[in-house]
Amino acid sequence: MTALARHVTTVAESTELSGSSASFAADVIAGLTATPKRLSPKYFYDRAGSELFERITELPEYYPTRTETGILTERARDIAKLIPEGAALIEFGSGSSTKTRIVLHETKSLAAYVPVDISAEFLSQQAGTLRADFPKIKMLPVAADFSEPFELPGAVQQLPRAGFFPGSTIGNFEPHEACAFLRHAARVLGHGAVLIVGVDLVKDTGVLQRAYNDKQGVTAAFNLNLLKRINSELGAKIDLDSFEHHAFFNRERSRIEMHLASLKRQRLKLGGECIDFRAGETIHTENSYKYTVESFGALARGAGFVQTAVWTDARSYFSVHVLTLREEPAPTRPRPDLAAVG
Ligand code: SAH
Ligand code: AVI
Repeated sequence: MTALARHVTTVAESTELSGSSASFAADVIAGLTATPKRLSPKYFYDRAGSELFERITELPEYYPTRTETGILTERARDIAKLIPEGAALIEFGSGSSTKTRIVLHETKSLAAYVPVDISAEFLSQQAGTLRADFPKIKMLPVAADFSEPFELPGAVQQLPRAGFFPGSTIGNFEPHEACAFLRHAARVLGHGAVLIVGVDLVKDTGVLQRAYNDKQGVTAAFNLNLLKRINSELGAKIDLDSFEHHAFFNRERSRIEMHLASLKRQRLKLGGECIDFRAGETIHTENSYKYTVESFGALARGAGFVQTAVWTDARSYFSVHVLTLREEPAPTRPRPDLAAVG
């Protein structure tokens, strides 16, 4: 998930990410003229993309949502105890906030919930439903790219904060980007804050590959929606039938890769650029890294966090990590015998 957009937008209540179509156009052209061709998975999520993702979560093959929901339901009380009284819960990539509801029901004294998501229209709609269902909690949605600096609403600046990052969305970053994201989240949450992160685990290749190649073709439609979006927002005329969804587990990199493969040699015209495809050439649209409990722990430690608890399901398919920020080591006094001379 390379952060290519350079603009910073914080929108507490509106449904627009200003400047987003200009950066979408620039990122699409940069990605399709690069070798190999690539697009950031953050662009999957327009309204239609968010709705397709919701359908993915219900597929029999897509185990992550069901498994993580099971873990969160079992651990809801433990999670509630980790969140300080009167705190704001900040969620990165909130989607439908379905899993968050488990936490909101259990956390009686929460002052505010801040869902942060790039899918502005879907976010605004979900916030409306949450307001009706949890009238005592301030709902303060922020439409923003969470991989870029963004501002929290003024109402939560003085509150203690806790972070929630479920769904294994962290797996859509390159590991070094995931580490940078965790450091960024630490700054957003503030000193001593807890961050709860859902992480998908390495498992049987067949189980992994079926989860991204469902029989109903919903994941294929989710992937192809990216081209639909390029057509409708950037005025391209891509023939969707000339591309095919490909997803496979790259064992060496421990990641599912999703691609859109061109079924023929073809030329696309976009923003004055001609983009040529060989037959079989692909656009790399997503990585979904699969970790072990230990490898994710090492990544979190590298970002300055301590893994204070890890919960998994009986099959060890998915993990939920409780991370807290490690105290900064006290600055060491220079030893006179090692003082530089001259
Ligand atoms: N947390 C939910 C949804 C996960 S799907 C769950 O666990 O089911 C990933 C979510 O992250 C989507 O809602 C998508 O719109 C959002 N998202 C992806 N990339 C993003 C980015 N760069 N900035 C903000 N939100 C992003
Ligand atoms: C949001 N993210 C964690 C999902 C995943 O599994 O990597 C997105 C997704 N892509 C295909 N199916 C689901």
